[in-house]
Amino acid sequence: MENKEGDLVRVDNNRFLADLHKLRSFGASGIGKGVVRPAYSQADMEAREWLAQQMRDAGLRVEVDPMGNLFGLTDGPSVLLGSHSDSQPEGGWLDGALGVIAALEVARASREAGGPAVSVVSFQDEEGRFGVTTGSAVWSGHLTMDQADVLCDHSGVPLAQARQVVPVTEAVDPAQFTGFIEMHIEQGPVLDSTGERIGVVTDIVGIRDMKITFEGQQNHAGTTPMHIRRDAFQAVSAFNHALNERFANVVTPATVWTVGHVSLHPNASSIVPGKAVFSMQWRDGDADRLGRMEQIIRDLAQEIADVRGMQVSFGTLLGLEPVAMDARLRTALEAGAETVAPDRWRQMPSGALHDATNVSRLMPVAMLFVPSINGISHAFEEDTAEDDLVAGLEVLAAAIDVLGG
Ligand code: HGY
Ligand code: MN
Ligand code: MN
Repeated sequence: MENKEGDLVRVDNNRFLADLHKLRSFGASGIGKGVVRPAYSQADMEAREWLAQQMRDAGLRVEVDPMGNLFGLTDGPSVLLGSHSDSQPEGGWLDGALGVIAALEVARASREAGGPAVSVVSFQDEEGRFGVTTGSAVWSGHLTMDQADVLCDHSGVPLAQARQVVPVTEAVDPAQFTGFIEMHIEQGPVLDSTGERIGVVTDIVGIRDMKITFEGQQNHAGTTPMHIRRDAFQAVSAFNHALNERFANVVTPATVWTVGHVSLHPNASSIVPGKAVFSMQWRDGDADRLGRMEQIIRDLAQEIADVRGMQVSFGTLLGLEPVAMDARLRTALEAGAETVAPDRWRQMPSGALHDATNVSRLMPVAMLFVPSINGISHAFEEDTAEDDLVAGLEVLAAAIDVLGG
């Protein structure tokens, strides 16, 4: 439906950039424009309080659900725009924040122009302090609140405890939304290396994530002969080395896997570690491949434990399936991209996970990307040229004009 009710949505680029910098001030840290704003931290909760006030000032009704997902709502049916405002333990200023502030600006500008009805969301714990895109996973029904509540962060704090700080108002009914569009930085090298300015996402890859624990025997690092040790770190090291070989006939160049967190007990120089807990995460666009990789991981970890006289155990397998973006919303973004950046945009898959995956269970979803300088993200160095940030905002606004309310 064309927007025939009002003027075109004219976004205010300066207001948008000022808000983006203001959001960064909550948890600003590290070199460059780094941010430390993990889910439910003081910086995260203060940022959400500030965001809620911006939503109210824009004439939106604020609701916060029990997970802490923050919504700025219009009355009646609307398009939902947004992303997340929590960060990785060491993150950049744009991952998630860009999509939330762009949503705020488009919603505000559309109200000023008498344009389409736009609501805004900042999902909670997208970065997976507790799970994988936890806030939208619960809102979409992919996880129940009870299932999510027992998930623990790497320090052993359960979600049920961490979310006590949420100023809950009430649950938000997804039926009021006609679709969801998430703007995001690419977080990879494609657009930066081609010199293109916009990516319109075709699909988002799937992910699997679980903790694995090896338990051996804690002992003295000076007196315990190598051949009788049951060293949990040696097991992790052997597992990681062998895994790359076992995967060789299964993976493609687009498949990725990561051991990103290792916790040794008791983590001391003169003690053979008796226990190692580590994160194992793997991603691919093909759900069958993800399943075959899981079997290899489980079999290999068991073999390593058996050979060394150790125990292995597997935590809850978390995951999201690969999803395709909605054709109608994509077409609107492509029309916007062609207007704002003629011949300098492309269709592309997303190798990062996004809240849009969960939201696709509820309504049509689409995403657009802007370039990441040097392809860096989940690091303090993450950045994007200002004119690319603005180009993305303009594409989003143009798509809303095309789609109507
Ligand atoms: O890890 C991801 O892909 C997302 O940034 N949480
Ligand atoms: Mn993100
Ligand atoms: Mn991220």
